[in-house]
Amino acid sequence: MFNNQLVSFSGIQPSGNLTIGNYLGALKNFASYSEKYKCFYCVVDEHAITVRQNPADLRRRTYETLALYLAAGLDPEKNTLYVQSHVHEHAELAWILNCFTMFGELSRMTQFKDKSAKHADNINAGLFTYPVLMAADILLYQTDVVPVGIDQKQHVEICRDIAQRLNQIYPDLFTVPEPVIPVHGQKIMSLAEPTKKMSKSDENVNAVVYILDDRDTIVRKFRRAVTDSDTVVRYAEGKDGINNLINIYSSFTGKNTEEIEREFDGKGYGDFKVAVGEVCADALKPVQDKYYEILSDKPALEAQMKKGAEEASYVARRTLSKVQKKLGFVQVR
Ligand code: AQP
Repeated sequence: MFNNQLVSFSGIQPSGNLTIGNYLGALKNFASYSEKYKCFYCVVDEHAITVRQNPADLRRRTYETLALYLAAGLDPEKNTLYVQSHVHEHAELAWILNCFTMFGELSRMTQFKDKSAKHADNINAGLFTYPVLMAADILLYQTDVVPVGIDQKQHVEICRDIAQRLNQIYPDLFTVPEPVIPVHGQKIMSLAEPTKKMSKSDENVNAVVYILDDRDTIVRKFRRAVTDSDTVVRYAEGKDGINNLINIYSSFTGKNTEEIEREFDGKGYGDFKVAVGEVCADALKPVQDKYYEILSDKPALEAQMKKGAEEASYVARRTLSKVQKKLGFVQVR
């Protein structure tokens, strides 16, 4: 709660070009919260450096991610939009929470296991304590709901455990947040390996549809999507590729599986793949148009970053100061 209003918080890492997984699992849903909630949406650049980043790319993608937030319909008058590293309280609270988080529980995080396997030459402490920084992001704003894709559910759960642990020692310190996972689009899979999540850092660009891909590229990528030897469009166990395409079509059109199966009754995979590509391209076109317009005005984006950081800092400072006081840190003014 903030000023008697429920709070929504979420973030996206500027660790690559954003995908339709990021869009359908998270970004597309953010705007719907602003009527009912006080919303904080952050570009989490500090999370991104848990994997090596090229500084110029990180800088550019930070602007681009913020521009995509705006292009996806987030009104900066109704939502606090900012960059994580501009609000130093995130890192400060993370340190405190580190001291209340157990090695064993962090060792169980699947993202840590996946990313350590993928980056075996750089299994750094930040990668291990990533969920603690994410807990700090969320708890700083006394967040009630966290809209995320299902891959982040485990991280919201550890955040709840940390909040409850601290609340037991220091009553009423934090609001305990709930993850909100979309029914459709909660886990968009790779087009090349449909048992694997679609990820912005995937090296195979044909496995991933980026929000900013042009129409021809989108249709081509869907046309080449890995499916199976069947020809009937139907959702069934083991048909990971086609299930993923049905899920994507459903997320963009709002149609359920039965409606989709009926719509493509008697048509083959080829027609269906093109149709998925076209609804995806149609849905992304207005976002892309707005994005290029927003990105062309860098000073306006920087002014937005500054305004967002000021708004976020005001709330973050209050929570951090409350935590420091309860823990016994001396506060002099
Ligand atoms: N494939 C996906 N399907 C549905 N939701 C997804 N999200 C990510 N991929 C999918 C959701 O997007 C939000 C932002 O994710 P993130 O940038 O914080 O990190 P991530 O989950 O690690 O995303 P990526 O694309 O896989 O990034 P990299 O490749 O850098 O690790 C989250 O809400 C996430 O659930």
